[in-house]
Amino acid sequence: MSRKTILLAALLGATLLLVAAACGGGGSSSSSSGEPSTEATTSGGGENEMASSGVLEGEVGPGFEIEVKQNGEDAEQVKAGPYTLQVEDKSDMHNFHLIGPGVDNTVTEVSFEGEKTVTVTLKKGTYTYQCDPHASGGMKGTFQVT
Ligand SMILES: [Cu+2]
Repeated sequence: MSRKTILLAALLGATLLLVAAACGGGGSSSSSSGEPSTEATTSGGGENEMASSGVLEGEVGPGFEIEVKQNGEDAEQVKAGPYTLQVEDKSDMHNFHLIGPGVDNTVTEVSFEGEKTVTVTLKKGTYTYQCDPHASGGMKGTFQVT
């Protein structure tokens, strides 16, 4: 009888230790997840909103590459009007910044990685897309809006 008590006490002690270890172990894992999800997407999200006349796809990273495509091809000339710009940011070293007539939109921040969709209204002129930290090193491009 006294043996059983000792055994139980030992088991209880082991369990407490395990619980304590489990609680103490994972305490420092939540430091990097503090990024609030800033909503830059379009409002409401109807499939058939009349505002957007076209889609442009931006891509930056994972290397020192940045590009804008329309219908799967390098966008060099696009027609003026409202566009849905879908940016895929594949690196936390780069950002995607679109600059041109009426537009100065930092679509993704440098630390951001993932996809963001914004609506832009393009007017006639030249638009530049760039990664701000590396634009001077050539990480940029342009397209014409006609
Ligand atoms: Cu960059």
